[in-house]
Amino acid sequence: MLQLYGHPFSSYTWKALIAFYANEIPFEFRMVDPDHPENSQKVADHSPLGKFPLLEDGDRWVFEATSIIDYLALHFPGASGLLPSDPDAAVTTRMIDRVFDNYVMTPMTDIVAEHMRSPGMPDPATEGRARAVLDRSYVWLDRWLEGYSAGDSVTLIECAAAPSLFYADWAFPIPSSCERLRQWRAHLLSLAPVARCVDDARPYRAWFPPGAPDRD
Ligand SMILES: N[C@@H](CCC(=O)N[C@@H](CS)C(=O)NCC(=O)O)C(=O)O
Repeated sequence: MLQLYGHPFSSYTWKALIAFYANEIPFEFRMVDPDHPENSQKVADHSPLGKFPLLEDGDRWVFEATSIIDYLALHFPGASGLLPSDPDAAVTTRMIDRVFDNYVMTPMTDIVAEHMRSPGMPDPATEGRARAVLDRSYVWLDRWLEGYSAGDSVTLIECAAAPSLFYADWAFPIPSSCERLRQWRAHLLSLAPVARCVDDARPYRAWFPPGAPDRD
């Protein structure tokens, strides 16, 4: 049985979980929290910086959410083609995955980290830099969506987009000028594998350092 180490409130854990749920792949969830030090130890031992999600498959360990999804697509294919079978189309899918990790998830995490460092008094310059990246990413993504046929299928793109846009919009709301992106975020949250992650994370919302809005 596959073991997935992570936490239900963790954005990168969602990214992997969405792929599991979309293809109904059986697995055991290993909670990484202070109540389960044995799981934290596995993560410390098998992930370079002790980050999660981490996948255990027998004697094989896979870290990095994108790589976990690659692994699932290869070894546990299901109804949702997580990656296009055409290698050239797969390059584009992986490229957009990088956009969400690097230019949405990272600045969102920077805002969260700043609020953890200085609760209630984040450094405006640090927060401003992260917001500027998000601002630019939102505009780019809104334009990119013009050519993206977003449907109900779940690929690596949806796995990356749903958690990053979910939390980024909490940290720095997507402006009304990016209506296409706002609508796509709402659509992503309505997909069953994503809705399951949103629901499982509800008990932890008070943990969101900048403060979770009363929505979603
Ligand atoms: N590049 C990694 C990032 C993973 C990551 O940042 N995970 C966070 C949780 S969302 C984490 O492990 N935080 C705990 C820590 O850094 O100690 C991936 O794609 O999986």
